[in-house]
Amino acid sequence: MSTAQQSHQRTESLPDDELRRLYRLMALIRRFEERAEEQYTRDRIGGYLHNNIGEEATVVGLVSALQADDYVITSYRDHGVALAVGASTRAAMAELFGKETGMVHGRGGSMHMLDVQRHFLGGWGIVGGQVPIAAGAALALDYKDSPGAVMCMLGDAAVNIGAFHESLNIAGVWNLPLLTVITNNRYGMGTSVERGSAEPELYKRAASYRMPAERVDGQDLLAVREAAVRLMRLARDERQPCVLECLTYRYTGHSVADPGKGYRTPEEIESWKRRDPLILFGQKLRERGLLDDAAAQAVAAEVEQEVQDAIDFSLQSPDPDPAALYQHMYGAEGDEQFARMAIGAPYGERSIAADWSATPAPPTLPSPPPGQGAGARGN
Ligand SMILES: Cc1ncc(C[n+]2csc(CCOP(=O)(O)OP(=O)(O)O)c2C)c(N)n1
Ligand SMILES: [Mg+2]
Repeated sequence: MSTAQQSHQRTESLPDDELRRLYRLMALIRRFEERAEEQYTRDRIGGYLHNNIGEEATVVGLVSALQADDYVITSYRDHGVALAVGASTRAAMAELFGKETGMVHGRGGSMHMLDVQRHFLGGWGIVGGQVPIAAGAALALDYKDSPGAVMCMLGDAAVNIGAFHESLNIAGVWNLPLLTVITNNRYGMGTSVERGSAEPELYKRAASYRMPAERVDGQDLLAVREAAVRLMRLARDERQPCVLECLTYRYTGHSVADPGKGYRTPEEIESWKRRDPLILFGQKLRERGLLDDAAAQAVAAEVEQEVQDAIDFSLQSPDPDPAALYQHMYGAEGDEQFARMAIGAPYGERSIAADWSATPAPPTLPSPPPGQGAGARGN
């Protein structure tokens, strides 16, 4: 059977409405990210911002494979996952703006979106930091005999972090219900996979842990979904941890701080844009009679309005109260934890700036020998 036929068959197995929903979701993520970058340059968003532009088919295809009892966790490049699990566009945008109405009340920002109710265990800022957490969540599911599995997404560079190996090893030894997905967008900041990885076919790392592994075209939503459905079933039902590598590309720089042009050619970027996930999936829907120019324009107008509404909502939303800065930061025990750190408490500050006048003056140090004073230390 040809690849085209296989792909057609996959399309047929999903209801028309679901196919349209997935297309709209990719369009929403694309527009959300474009407008978020624009809002960042208008100084309405602080910290960093990493977008999913170019990676929509991977993100949406993966999340579409999750079942009600499953969990998902990812890196700081997390806006697409938040929208794909069903968080409201308003709550996601307001989080970027650091507003109280954000999905984590403005405490997380771009890199730390989170929606536990929707089983999204968050975006994580330390490269590879989410992998041991994912293994822990998978262990918890197994320990409690719960149905479901954990899908852990990470970047191509994150596979070279020690925690990746430790986590996959323990997942292999303990048969944890974990699917590790490598979103291979070819670069870790400005370092290509070929420069950074001794084995650039990253899915092959799984052989070290005797796990089944596959590499899939990350620009093809249905191919991603089909592989993820199959491997999640293995993880969920057979307690067989697996690895999936999705080959994709980020069109823009690593983050808003990176123009993304110094380490790759315009030709390379253009060649990937010719395989734009929205165009590829749109073509499939057109072949099935589910999309035409008018419908595509209607979707574009709809998501434009939805994102604009989210921006307006965020602008009008209140900032968090500075006095409540530590609320929600330490889970259910938050107030107690904060009290322990308060001034005068066992683990708290002994004094604050205003009290410094009462602090005894530090002892006078002897003068250093000539040439070894503060200016000579060269720090
Ligand atoms: C432990 C650690 N080292 C370095 C960094 C800085 N850093 C942030 S993102 C990044 C590149 C990661 O690339 P990759 O895993 O391919 O993910 P991508 O950004 O491409 O999605 C680096 C080195 C970090 N956040 N954490
Ligand atoms: Mg990368």
